[in-house]
Amino acid sequence: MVYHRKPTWFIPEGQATAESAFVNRRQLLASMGLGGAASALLAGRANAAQPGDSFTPTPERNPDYGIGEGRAMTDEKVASTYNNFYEFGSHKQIWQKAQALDTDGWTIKIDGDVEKDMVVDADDLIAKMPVEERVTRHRCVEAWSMVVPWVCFPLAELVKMAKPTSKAKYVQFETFLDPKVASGQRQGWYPWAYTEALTIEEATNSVALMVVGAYGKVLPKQFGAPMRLHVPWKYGFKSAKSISRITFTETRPVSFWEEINKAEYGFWANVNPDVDHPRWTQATERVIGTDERIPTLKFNGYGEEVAGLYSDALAAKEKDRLWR
Ligand SMILES: Nc1nc2c(c(=O)[nH]1)N[C@H]1C(S)=C(S)[C@@H](COP(=O)(O)O)O[C@H]1N2
Ligand SMILES: [Mo]
Repeated sequence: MVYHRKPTWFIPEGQATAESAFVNRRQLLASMGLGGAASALLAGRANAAQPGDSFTPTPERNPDYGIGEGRAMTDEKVASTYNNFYEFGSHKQIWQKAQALDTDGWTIKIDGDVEKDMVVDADDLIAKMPVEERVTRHRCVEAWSMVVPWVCFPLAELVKMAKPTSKAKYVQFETFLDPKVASGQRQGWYPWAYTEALTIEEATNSVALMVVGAYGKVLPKQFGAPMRLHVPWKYGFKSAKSISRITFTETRPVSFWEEINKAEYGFWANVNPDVDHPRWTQATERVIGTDERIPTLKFNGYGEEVAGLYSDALAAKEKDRLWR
């Protein structure tokens, strides 16, 4: 996603949130005199699996979700060295920089319209979830695509665990905020932290996933460790990485990219070959790691499962053919 102009909401560096306004776990522990290894031991995590380790127990591949004719798995090396993760830079070669992210003892806050706010430990959460492997198609709004075997669980299971109240209509996902580690977050003209949101119906559709691994491994950091979304029928920017907070809301949240440029990266963002991006065609996509350009499929090929979420009434109300 190339973004050249300073947006109208540009906030001068000095007025951006002071770094002291948010708590950094690692700094806290350091101030208590505990380094990384010591704090891991204290927290009983000496054997905690690290990003890139083999995922155990070996997740079983779910045979109910295919990838369609003529698609092949993207080479692991290709997929894990070509990433969008603006926290670490606005280009694709961020995989080494992303290794600075500390995922030990990661927690996720769940709040908003839920029965009870909670803070869950990522490892504990993953241990409770029905983890499986699913091979899916990923289509970026920039018109490149890949096929990845994700280690994941249905997002619906997490929504169930969170116990949203009847008021909740949307669920927002927020990425960590730590400009000390993530150089991209020192660029004050972006509305950090990265957020994305789905309707509750979208979040509980069987195709929506929470990803905790890839290629049989505990999720490598550049893919958004320890936990990231994957919404296969929507453009890739909806799939927020390294999630630290999940908030249920009554009104529709404004997402990171939507705030930057609503006309190009709107809320719905369903993959649609018939509606071009203002600056390029969405009819075809480049398959990374190959010389191929292939036709893009409506809902990225997941229409059978998700088209019912988008009624004519909703389309008329949104007036935007549900792509943005
Ligand atoms: N926090 C965060 N999440 C993010 C992004 C990002 O910059 N920051 N980029 C998005 C975009 S545009 C895409 S295409 C996918 C890329 O995921 P991948 O690097 O695992 O292929 O992550 C999405 N999630
Ligand atoms: Mo993307």
